[in-house]
Amino acid sequence: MNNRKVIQEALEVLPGGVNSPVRAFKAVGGEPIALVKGRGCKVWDADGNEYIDFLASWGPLILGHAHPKVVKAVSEEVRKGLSFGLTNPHEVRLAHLVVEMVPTVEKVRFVSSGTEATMSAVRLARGYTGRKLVVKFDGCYHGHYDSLLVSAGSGVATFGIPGTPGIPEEIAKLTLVVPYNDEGAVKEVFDKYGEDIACVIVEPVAGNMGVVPPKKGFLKFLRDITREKGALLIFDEVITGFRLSKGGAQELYGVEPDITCLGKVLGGGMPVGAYGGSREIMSKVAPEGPIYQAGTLSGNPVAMVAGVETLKELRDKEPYEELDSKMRTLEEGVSGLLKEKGIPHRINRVGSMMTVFFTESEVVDFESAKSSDTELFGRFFRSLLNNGVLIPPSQFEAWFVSTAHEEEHIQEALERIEKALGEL
Ligand code: KE4
Repeated sequence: MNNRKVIQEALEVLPGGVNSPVRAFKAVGGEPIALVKGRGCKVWDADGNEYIDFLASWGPLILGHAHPKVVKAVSEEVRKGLSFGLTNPHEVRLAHLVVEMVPTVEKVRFVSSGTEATMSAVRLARGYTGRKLVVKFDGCYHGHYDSLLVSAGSGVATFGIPGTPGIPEEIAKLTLVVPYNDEGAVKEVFDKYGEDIACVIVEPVAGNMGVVPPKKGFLKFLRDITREKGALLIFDEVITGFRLSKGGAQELYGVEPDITCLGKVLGGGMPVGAYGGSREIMSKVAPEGPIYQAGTLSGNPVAMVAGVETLKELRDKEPYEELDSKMRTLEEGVSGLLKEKGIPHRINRVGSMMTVFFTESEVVDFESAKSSDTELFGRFFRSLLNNGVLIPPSQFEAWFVSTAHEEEHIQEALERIEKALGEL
């Protein structure tokens, strides 16, 4: 088996040869690779090439690949069976960890992906408020749920348009899309439609237009206006949850949402998503309340133990200063190398997530992110890949470090990046 053979066979039976579009490398060009092994901060492809990994499977692997405690727990659990379809003690253990680490979550429901988490959270907000409209931000991605796969319409406070074929405009029109960090636009939609808005859903630190932090006071502004107008505030912490601090972005910025969506780190690499909030709000979720949501593999015991070991490690070790300092070393190193080459760039970093944008303008929303030179990014990505450094194959994603990246790995990565830039 080698990369080319795996990809060729994949193209026979998988649309685009992948199970998620970004893996096809269309945004960066060149041949995609297949990964077959990971350990600590490194991964190996089907040709046997080794990479220092800053993709981290799009965020989950905050402890690095195949962490011994996670592997041990999963190996033991899987021998007892893989799934039962009735409640299992491990679901309760993980739920207690979530409730302990994210205090605004008094009750939580596990699902199998971040998409299921945000989809269910929006349904809950609509059911709880009896209202229909959803406000989201241009450039924020919340999974592939119809109501959230909606692009900004023309003009600022207008209804959304389908983000992809297959979404009826009647559905897209129930979503209002406004620019990230734009308080005026949010105020305008609430002035126009306030009584009909069920919720605002936001990535408290955006990761899907590349990393874009909230402007000072922006999250507090969202908290105040939603409370004033009777809409629920949903923080999509699928990336930031347990990543930016034990309690995620809401702890870091001190703003309390009504509903929190979680995923990625929560499952430690296994398929887990979750949504949660106050007892009062979550009491509306079936079977306690009338708002339906379900899932065959929700709370799957093997996935639950991976999450339990991951969150226990984060709760007990709180490695956030270490993660922050490692990412800062990488940020400063990469910026220094790009400056030496005279390549204009901006780096946005929050804790252990960052993005290198090839643009001279400050990146504060999707419009400014799109001013980046994505063709140059593609060449940068491929050159790094050829020199043993794996970053996300898209300009509009986040790089991640893990507790398995030691200082020597960061230095080694910077040496490989320097060599790659020499070939650019
Ligand atoms: P999943 O359904 O992919 O587990 O989660 C959807 C989701 C929800 N919310 C946020 C903030 C997310 O970032 C995501 C998924 N992230 C993308 C890339 N950032 C996953 C990669 C992919 O689609 O293959």
